[in-house]
Amino acid sequence: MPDRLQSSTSLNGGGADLDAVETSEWLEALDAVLAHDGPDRARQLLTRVIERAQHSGTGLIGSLNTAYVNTIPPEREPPFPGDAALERRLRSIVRWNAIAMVVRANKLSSELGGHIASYQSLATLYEVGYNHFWRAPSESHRGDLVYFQGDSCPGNYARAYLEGRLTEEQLDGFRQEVSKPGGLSSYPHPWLMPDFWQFPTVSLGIGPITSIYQARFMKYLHARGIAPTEPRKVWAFVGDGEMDEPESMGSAGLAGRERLDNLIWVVNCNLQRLDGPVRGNGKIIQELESDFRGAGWNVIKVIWGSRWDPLLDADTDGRLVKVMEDCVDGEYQTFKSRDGAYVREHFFGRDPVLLERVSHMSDDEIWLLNRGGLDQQKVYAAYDAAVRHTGEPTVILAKTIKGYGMGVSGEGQMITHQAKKMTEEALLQFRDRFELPLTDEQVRAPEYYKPPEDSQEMRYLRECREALGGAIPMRRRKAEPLPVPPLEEFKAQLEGTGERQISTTMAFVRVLAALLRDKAIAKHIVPIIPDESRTFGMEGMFRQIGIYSPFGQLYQPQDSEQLMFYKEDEHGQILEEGITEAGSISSFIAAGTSYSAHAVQMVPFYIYYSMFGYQRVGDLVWAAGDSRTRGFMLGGTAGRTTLNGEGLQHEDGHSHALFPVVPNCRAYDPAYSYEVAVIIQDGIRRMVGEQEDVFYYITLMNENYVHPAMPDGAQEGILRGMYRLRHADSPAVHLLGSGTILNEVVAAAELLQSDWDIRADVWSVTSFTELRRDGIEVERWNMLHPTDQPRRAYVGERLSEVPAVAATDYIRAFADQIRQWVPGSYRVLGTDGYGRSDSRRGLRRFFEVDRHYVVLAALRELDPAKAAAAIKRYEIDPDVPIPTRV
Ligand SMILES: Cc1ncc(C[n+]2csc(CCOP(=O)(O)OP(=O)(O)O)c2C)c(N)n1
Ligand SMILES: [Mg+2]
Repeated sequence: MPDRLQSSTSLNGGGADLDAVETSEWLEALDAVLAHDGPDRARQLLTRVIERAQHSGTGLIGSLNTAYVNTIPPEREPPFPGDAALERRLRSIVRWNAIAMVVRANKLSSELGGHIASYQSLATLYEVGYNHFWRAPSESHRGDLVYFQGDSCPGNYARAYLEGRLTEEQLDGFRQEVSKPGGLSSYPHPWLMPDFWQFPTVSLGIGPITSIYQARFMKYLHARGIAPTEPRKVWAFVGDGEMDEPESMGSAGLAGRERLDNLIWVVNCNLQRLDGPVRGNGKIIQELESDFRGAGWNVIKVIWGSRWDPLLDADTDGRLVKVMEDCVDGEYQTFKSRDGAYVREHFFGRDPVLLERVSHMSDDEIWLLNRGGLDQQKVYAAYDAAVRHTGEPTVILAKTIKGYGMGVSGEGQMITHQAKKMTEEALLQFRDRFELPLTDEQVRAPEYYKPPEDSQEMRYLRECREALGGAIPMRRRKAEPLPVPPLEEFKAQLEGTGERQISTTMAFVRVLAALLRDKAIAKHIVPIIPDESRTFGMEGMFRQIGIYSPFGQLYQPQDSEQLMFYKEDEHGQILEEGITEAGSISSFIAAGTSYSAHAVQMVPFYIYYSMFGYQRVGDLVWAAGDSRTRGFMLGGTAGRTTLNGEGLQHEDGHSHALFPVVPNCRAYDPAYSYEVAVIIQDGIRRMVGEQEDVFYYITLMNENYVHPAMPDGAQEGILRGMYRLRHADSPAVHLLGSGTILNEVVAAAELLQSDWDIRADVWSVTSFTELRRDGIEVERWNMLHPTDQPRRAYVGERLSEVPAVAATDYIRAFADQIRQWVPGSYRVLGTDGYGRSDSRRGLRRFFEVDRHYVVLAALRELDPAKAAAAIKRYEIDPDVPIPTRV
């Protein structure tokens, strides 16, 4: 067994005892301190002793692990404040309805799916929270935020049904959102159930990391005086298998470092994931305990239920705890799939003394020895300690049983995760075990069960929630809109740069600076940067608005003499995330959903190295969409040839081919300063003014060039996706360009005129993606209204039937998106292939998107003889291998 999975007792100080008398004297001294001065004093003394020893070179003493028992001993548990029997009855009813919902859906069609086992392991952990801890937003409290485990949502629906929030018809619409109005989404999806679910969690790892940054963002809002977020808590339910996702533990250090004591994680240690045990050969709880403790978390283990208390109390020789530590999770799983006799033989039977100690217990009594995460008393004690804990985030490691109550249909079985059905026998046994007042027929149906509204159970359920402020989960759709800055606010960007050469990144920084000067909106702006501010020329903002740090600045920064020094500040506005794109986008989601979770509209600008965006954290981008995040993602140093020196792993020529898949993302590839300003201004209008649930992806480049003034009337086209930049009378060809390649396209139009006497007009395409969306909508409308006057796509409306050529800094698929709406022939140039380092000129020639290739593409459409002449004239090698092959 690997060392770290072994018990704490065997980790250090092993080997034979050299002097038993001396050992017992030390232990007696410790007992005396414990008896007279208590555990705190004992810890203090031992710490001093260990410090002294380590100073003399003993090496590491002790471990981050404690014994495999509950962190809170029975004598320190607060009494359970609820009606224990009534809560058990209610919990049993919720359990039943969750099962009935999945079983009924799958009777209809096994296509529909759903999960039973996850919720059955979680029911106690949820119900104690619902009845005693989780506050809904009310006059007196702004509400806790709970990240529910995705696969357990049948349990949330079943409870909402008892609370009268969902009807039986809606439960019967589980996973039938298309065919049944009001049908319930398969998992927590704010996009699909915008008044109910707040956080999408089912892509494993997304819930954990976004919950950390949510808690952090709440501290930020509070520190900046924007919204009071104390004493609200963020609760996140995480699967023990889910903990293997890098996103789950990846930001645990941030939570510890920033002392996020508003964060509580409950890891449901049911010991199983989908295929089998999480740590068959070890113990997940012990492994997580040391990981979390090392990351600065308060760890509460809830392993054993109350029925173990007398046995543990009698375990003065530590034999029971030793067996508990020696057994691995694979065995614990097997125990719970068998019966009391098996547990007697294979657990207690490991030590003859223990076997004797339980000889007075029947097999049934042994079977009833319960696990901590399924014992409301133990769970209550852990939650109570967690909400009181200050200075650290808390993780509760709760041991449960996957498929609890499913009996032969899945309890503790390898196959349980995907079980969507239960046999009639198992359902009847479930009814008996949980004492549900259902006839055999009702069980077989299976029928939902709801006690009469005036029953004790229902009154209790309502009273508990009323005391906590109302129902959860509940999602707010809107916040108070903020005043939208008029376009004139960005006048400097609209006017052109004259002789000056700047990049679109610089143009963006100026737009941001203008927003930070706008009193109405400035404090709502949240710049988010993963260690790349200097790359984007944003370091001036460090001093101006400060970098958020809960501790202010405990050191004199090296550059303190300079005007723009590195300033960390308790009230800082910038979220400087360090090198974590996953963390940064989690902050983006927290800030961009603040209108919902905190009733205050924030406007995040998350700027990053474009290559490390979608392709790095695509699933979190998807979650941002599902979460209805509002804000701007800015892919800096974008394009395959604008970032010339960095080569293959840095040059992004495809993020614009990835973003169109996110339905509520508006993606733009602007070339000029005024385009950046128009797009951002309109984005703020839509998201902040109109409260539309869209977010923006805007690429920015670092190539410097002159930016013209905005042509009259260009605004509509910029937003819809294209506008005419250069007019030509009766053009022979349309040239389309986007991003910095637009400059090559403009040069190509000049070459066509000067070298070949051909007139071309030039179109700046700000968004092939928006143009495609428009085309698809129009085409669909025309299909569905065959006898009406057909509508025209924007592309078709703007272009005539002469040939068109498009060039971009992205793969051809990006510009190809609009092919079917281009009225004439259409030729596309793009940068398919791996990036390389060279000069921009060299790269553009290599990828065949430079001005000469644009000219060649146009001539090829117009006159093959001229095209052949152009190949010679521009020294193009027709036999050079295609860049995707070399
Ligand atoms: C990123 C991702 N990978 C895989 C899955 C598929 N999946 C859903 S649940 C599950 C097992 C979850 O086990 P655990 O986290 O222990 O949760 P439990 O159901 O046991 O509480 C898997 C593999 C997913 N939803 N998301
Ligand atoms: Mg699990």
